[in-house]
Amino acid sequence: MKKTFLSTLTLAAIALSLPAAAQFAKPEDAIKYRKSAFTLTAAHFGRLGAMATGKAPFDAKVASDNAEIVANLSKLPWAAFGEGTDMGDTKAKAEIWKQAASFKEHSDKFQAEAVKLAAAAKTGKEDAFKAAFTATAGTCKSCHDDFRSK
Ligand code: ASC
Repeated sequence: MKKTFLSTLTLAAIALSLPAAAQFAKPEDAIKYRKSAFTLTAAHFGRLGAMATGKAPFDAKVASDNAEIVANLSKLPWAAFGEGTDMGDTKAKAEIWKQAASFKEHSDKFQAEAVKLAAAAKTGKEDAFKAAFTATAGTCKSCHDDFRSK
C-alpha cells in the first residue's frame, strides 16, 4: 500500500519534470492532453463560478473541494505546449510560442491565484471565496484574450 503510494508519487514527480517532448509521442497527443486538462478545469471552475455568482447556494465544502482540484489541475497544461504543438485541432495562438515569457507569466499567475482561491475556499468565508474567485477568473480571461483564438 505504502509502496504503491510512493511509486505513484514518484511517477507523478517524473511526469511533472519530464520535458514535454518526452511525455508525448505525437503533437496531437500533447494537444489532446492540454485540452483535456482545460476541460476538467472549466468543469470544476464552473462549479465555483455558479456559487460565486449566486446561481448555486454557497457550500463551503463543495467550494473547498473544487478549488483544491482546480489548483492541482492548474499545474498540468503547460508542459503540453511544446514546440510543434501549434498546429492541429487547437485554438492556441502562435503568440504562445512567439511571446513565451509572457505566456509563462500568465500561466504562473493563474496557478498562483488558484492556490490562493483554494486557501480562501478552505476558510469557509463566502466573501473571501468570491474575491479570490474573481481574481482567478481574471487570470483565465487575460490569458484567453491574448493567447486563445475565438
Ligand atoms: C470559466 C471558464 C473560463 C473562465 C473565463 C473567466 O468558468 O470556463 O474559461 O471561467 O470565462 O473569464
